Amino acid sequence: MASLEQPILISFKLCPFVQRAVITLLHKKIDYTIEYIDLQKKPDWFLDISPLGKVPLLRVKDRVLFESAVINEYLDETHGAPMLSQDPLDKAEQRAWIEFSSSLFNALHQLTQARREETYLKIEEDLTKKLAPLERKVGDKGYFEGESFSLVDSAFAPFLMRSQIVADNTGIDPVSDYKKISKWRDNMLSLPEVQKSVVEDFEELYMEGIYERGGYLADL
Ligand SMILES: N[C@@H](CCC(=O)N[C@@H](CS)C(=O)NCC(=O)O)C(=O)O
Repeated sequence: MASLEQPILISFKLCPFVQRAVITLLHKKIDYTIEYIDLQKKPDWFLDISPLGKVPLLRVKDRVLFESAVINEYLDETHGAPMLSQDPLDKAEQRAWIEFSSSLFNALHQLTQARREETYLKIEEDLTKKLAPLERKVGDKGYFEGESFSLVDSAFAPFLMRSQIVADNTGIDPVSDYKKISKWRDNMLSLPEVQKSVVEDFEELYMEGIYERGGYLADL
């Protein structure tokens, strides 16, 4: 039975921001309960407690946390070894890259939505350009930096997973130009906390969404 102290994560199966929190919960081996909602039909109780009407939410005791980066920092600060640097400048830089990772979710989503070839090619080019500074920054040991898993890894892993699924199903790999990002992705996707951070039929659900949107990518 779930303990009263156990955090409850309010989730949507395809949400990359929720996935970040799940990865951190699994990495830190924190017991939690997950509750899925349908974002097309947001329940009233959810709207009552979610200031932005978005997932993830983390219910902790009688409090509600929102924003995935904030949830992850709370989980990090309250459980186990720190996953962000203790040095203020290093930590600020890590937070900046976490913010950058959020923009990749949107860029990949746009790529899957573009209908006309011309629009698609422009978005693909922009995404490739956007990844260049990341390639320069990322380490070559399979982690964002150093040899251990940080909150930055946790934040990027949902993008890396989705890019691999797109590559496997369409032959279009948004990170193929970048060796270090590709190595980082291989390592991230081999980790249990990343593999178990989504529902079992995630790949089908994710690709179904792409095919339903009927964009240029879906026809390749
Ligand atoms: N900045 C937020 C973004 C969360 C977000 O955009 N969640 C999406 C699902 S992936 C959502 O709940 N959308 C519902 C809506 O906008 O109505 C975070 O990091 O938690």
